[in-house]
Amino acid sequence: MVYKKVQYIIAGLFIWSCTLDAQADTPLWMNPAYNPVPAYKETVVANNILTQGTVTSVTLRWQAGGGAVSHDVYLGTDFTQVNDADRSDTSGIYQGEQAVMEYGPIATRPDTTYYWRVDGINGPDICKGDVWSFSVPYYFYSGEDFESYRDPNILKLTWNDGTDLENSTGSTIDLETDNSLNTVHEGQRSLRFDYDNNGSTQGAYHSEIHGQCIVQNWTKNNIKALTLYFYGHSENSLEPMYVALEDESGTDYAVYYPHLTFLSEPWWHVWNIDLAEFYNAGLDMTHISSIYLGFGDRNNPVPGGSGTIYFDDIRLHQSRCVSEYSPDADLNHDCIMDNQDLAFIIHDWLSMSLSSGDINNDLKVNLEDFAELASAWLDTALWP
Ligand SMILES: [Ca+2]
Ligand SMILES: [Ca+2]
Ligand SMILES: [Ca+2]
Repeated sequence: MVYKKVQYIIAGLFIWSCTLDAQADTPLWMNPAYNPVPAYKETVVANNILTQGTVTSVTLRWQAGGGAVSHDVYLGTDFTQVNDADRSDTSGIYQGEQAVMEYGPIATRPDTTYYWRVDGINGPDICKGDVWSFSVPYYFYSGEDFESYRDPNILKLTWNDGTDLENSTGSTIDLETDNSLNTVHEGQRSLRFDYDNNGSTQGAYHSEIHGQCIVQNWTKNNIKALTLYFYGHSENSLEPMYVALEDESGTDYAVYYPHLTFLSEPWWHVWNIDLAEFYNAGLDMTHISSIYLGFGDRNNPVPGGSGTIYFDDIRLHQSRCVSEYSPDADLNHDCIMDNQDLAFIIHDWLSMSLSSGDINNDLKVNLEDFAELASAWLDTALWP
């Protein structure tokens, strides 16, 4: 059988290249599959705990190029292997011939980039596709990224504030879509939260908003931490900021943010909360029904001030490397104690000043630091 390389130049913009059987009756041309879902290099967020159901898998979809009747799918976590594999593959990368233009759902792992390739098939002809990729981040649930709300009225169907009859606190929320001051963390939207604890709104001395959770089991998939991002304002009154959870039986608990002065800083801060704090307070983490964000002393409200905070990207994470919690011996903050950390000690050996190789903070880099690293050698330290 004679094959030849055929290249098509369409509108001078695209070069499509396929290996075709020159002897076949039809077709003499085929175009590669296109329009992948997930999109090329997309970060797949599994689901949203407040507005969507649970999804922890991904279905691959595409559109057929001209001339393709069916498709071969290749999938793996290594670009070269996926690019090089063919129908003779027995390593598990070749997923077989698909009659429809989708494959899946496939179970995904967190913190992983997947590569996939779709070849057009028509009889003996194969039109090799590009290698696409998508990534699954180290969080399972986008608890809330505020991207699904078209306007503030829809936002208030999920999050209720002090303008709601059932919420008698000093909160007012809005959807922030103007990112000229960087008040959107990721995407196109964040939550603007105005708090007023001086009693002028409904006589309230605290301000909170309430969201109902659809995903209630916060122990699934080894979830360990809740993370959110906030952005302050220089004129904010420094009222205590909290996240509270409530379980189905009505038990609730609030965790307060430890660095109050950050509320007056007009840039994004991350707040990592170990879910053990709620578990230890007696909450049933398998039946979480509500999440609250608030300002003031939730249980003993006292008159206070007002301010504006933006929130974005509330997420549920598994254990992962969080550099601010990594051990002293982890000098490069990648959560493993190895040669890279040793290199800091060697570089600064016997230096007497402030230097990065000084693990025990005694302003000397010597055997004591080396011993500390050696005792933790090859330990990994994910948080929490
Ligand atoms: Ca957002
Ligand atoms: Ca390290
Ligand atoms: Ca030292």
